[in-house]
Order: sequence, then structure tokens, then C-alpha cells
Amino acid sequence: MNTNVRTAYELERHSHEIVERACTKLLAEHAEIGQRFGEDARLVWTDHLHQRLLELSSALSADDPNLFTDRLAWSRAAMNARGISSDDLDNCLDVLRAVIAEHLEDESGSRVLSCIDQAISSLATQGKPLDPFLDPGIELDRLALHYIQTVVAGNVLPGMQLVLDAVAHGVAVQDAFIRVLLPAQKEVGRLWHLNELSVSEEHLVSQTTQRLMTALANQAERKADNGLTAIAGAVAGNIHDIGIRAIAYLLELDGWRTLYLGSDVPQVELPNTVDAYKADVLLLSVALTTQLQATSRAIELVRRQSVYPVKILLGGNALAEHPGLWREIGADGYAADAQSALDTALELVTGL
Ligand code: B12
Repeated sequence: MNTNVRTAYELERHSHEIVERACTKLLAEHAEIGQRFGEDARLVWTDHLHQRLLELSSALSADDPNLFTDRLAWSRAAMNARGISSDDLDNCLDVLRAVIAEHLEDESGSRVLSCIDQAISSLATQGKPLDPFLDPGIELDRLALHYIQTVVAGNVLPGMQLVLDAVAHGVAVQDAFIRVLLPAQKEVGRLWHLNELSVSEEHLVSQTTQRLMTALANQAERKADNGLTAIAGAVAGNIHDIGIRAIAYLLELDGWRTLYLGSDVPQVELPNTVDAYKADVLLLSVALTTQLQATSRAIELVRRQSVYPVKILLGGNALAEHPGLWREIGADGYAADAQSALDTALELVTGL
């Protein structure tokens, strides 16, 4: 275990105590926060502080303060959109920093503080735009927007029908996945981030998208078997499974034998599963930086315990903005989207 990983582990081990103390300090020093949030104040800010602490620990473990900067920028945009001021977030970070300084006094404390300080200083120069993913001037983007609007309006079956009709009229199933449904999910995420869609509305679209993907995959024509096996799933702790599920369906349509394990797959299961099914590629999805430790542990276990020479391919939001991180945690490859996932999986196994 290297020093940063050990410090991150220490931070997480004391997380409960640190967060409780930081929250008490925040509410004592900023009585106005307590007044504004009423009886929910402790719950809301404990949760917020805990999430930030886990993100800080992941950044520390990966020795990359930018991972923490990204998370700070993300939560700032989401909270600002919900009427919570940046001052509250700054105060929150100040108390977290102060409590960590008291708690971890030695060299490990200064490593954590330097990670916080570097993250804060890059935050000042980082403005994260939340531009729309979809352009109404492009036909399939327009379909994706229409799909979201129809489902959010409560018309689930007509929304599904829009996509089914497009496929019946010549849009390839692969395009319905890659150019309509997956971008629609990203747009839903953006609208949720900006507080323009509620959690229920996001859930409704996400459930409908999964239902549609299954319907489309079941009716689509599949290429002949290519003799290759892929196992796909989301790493432990990750319940985002729509992207990886789409990739699993698309691999299957391309002729792979695909074993889709779904979300939150325990690391310890992976080595035996790889061997039992003689998997050529193991695809793991990582949505949040707080899932990176589980990911490197999963890779380590497969490398150590699997007999079958499987290739490990990673993808997902957590790795998207940090080129090379996949390699540092020991994977064989990374792909940023569904089409490159298909290409990279084949390339890793066949060299083509
Ligand atoms: C739906 C959704 C949920 C659903 C998930 C339901 C489900 N069954 O999947 C629920 C409500 C459960 C959820 C929960 C949370 N979510 Co959420 N969620 C989303 C949303 C809106 C859509 C996800 C999706 O379907 N994406 C569609 C596909 C296309 O994107 P993708 O998953 O990244 O996959 C693509 C690529 O990354 C790549 N890929 C993905 N996996 C793999 C694997 C391999 C091997 C390869 C090669 C490629 C690859 O290919 C895919 C296709 O192009 C996204 C927004 C977004 N931009 O994605 C937020 C989002 C991912 N969620 C977010 C957050 C913060 C959370 C929560 C922490 C919220 C909270 N405070 O509780 C929790 C965490 C849950 C957890 N423990 O994992 C943030 C993440 C920000 C970040 N980078 O950290 C996002 C980006 C929202 C936002 N705009 O801020 N979420």
C-alpha cells in the first residue's frame, strides 16, 4: 500500500468522527445555515460533508487533486441550481479542512490539506459549462429530445413508440441505442443537475430507457456467433448500469456470447466468474471517483486469482476526464463510449 492510499484509508476510517465534528462546527459558526435549513440542517450537511470526504479520499488515493476539483465543481453547480449559495459550500470546505487539520496532525494530515488546497485553487479557475448534449437541428437528437419530453409528460408508451417507429422506419437498432437513448440519458442527467428535472422524472426516463433497450435488443437481428465471450457489469458500489447494459446488448448483437451481471458486482465474485465462463473480456463500468478503489481491487483480484487470461476493459464517467487513470489502476484498456467499447473489446482479444 503506498503512502497516499494509506492516508486515504485513515481518512475513511475516521470519516464518521470527522464529519460529525465538521458539521457541528459548521452549524455553530454559521447559525444562518441552521436557520435556513431548519431541522433538516444536520442531516443535509452531514450527508454533504461525508460525500466530499469520500471524494477527497479517492483523489488522494489516486494522487490527483483534480479528481476532487471536479467533484467540487459538480456539487457547486448542482447546489447553486437548487438555491444553495457558494458561500455555504466554501464554509463547509473550510470547516472540513480545519477538522482534518486537528485530526490528522502528522505528515499524512499535511498531504490531505495540500490535496484540498490544490483542489480549491484549481476550482477558482474552473468554470464547468453545462451545455445541452442534444442539438434539435440533428434528426436523431431531435428524436431523443422528443422521447424525453413525451415520457416526462407522463406518456410512457407513446414515448417508447417514437423510438420503436424510428427503428421500424429504418434507424438501425445500434443507432437507436448509441445516438438516441444513451444521449437522452446524458441530457436527463444535465437537466437534473440544473434542477430542471426532478429525481422522479429522471427515474421515469431511466426506467423507460431500460425497458426500451431490452425490447429493441430482443427483436434485433444478431450477427453469427464470433466465438468470443464477454462478461459485463458495474463495479461494487456502482448502481449506474444503463451504459454498460447497452454495451452488453450491443456486443451480443455483434455476435459475442455476453454475460451481463448488472450493477454493484462484488469484486470477490469476479475471478471465479471469469474462469467459469472462460471470459475473453471483462468489461467494468465505474461511474463515480469514489468507486475507483473498488475497481482497482477488482482488477487486482482477477489478476491474482483468475486462471483464464482475460482482458480487462474499463469505462464510465469516473475515468472520462482523467486520461491514463485506467492504466494506472491496472486495466488493459479504456473506452469512452459504446461504439469504442465494441471496437476496443475486439481489438484487445483479436489484435484487430
Ligand atoms: C440515471 C442516473 C442515475 C440512476 C441510475 C439508474 C441505473 N439503473 O443506471 C440513479 C438515480 C440510481 C443514480 C444515482 C446516482 N447518481 Co446518477 N446519473 C444518472 C444519469 C442521469 C444517467 C446515467 C446513464 O444512463 N448514462 C447514460 C450512459 C450513456 O452514460 P454512461 O453511464 O457514462 O456510459 C457511457 C460511457 O461512460 C461508456 N461506459 C460506461 N460504462 C462503461 C464500461 C466499459 C467497460 C466501457 C468500455 C465503456 C463504458 O459507454 C457508455 C455509453 O456511451 C447520469 C447522467 C450522465 N451524464 O450519465 C447521472 C450521473 C452519472 N449520476 C451522478 C450522481 C452524482 C449520482 C449519485 C451520487 C446521486 C446521489 N447524490 O445520490 C447517485 C450514485 C449512485 C451510485 N452509488 O452509483 C452524476 C455523476 C457525476 C460524477 N461524475 O461524479 C451524473 C453524471 C449526473 C450529473 N449530471 O451530475 N443516477
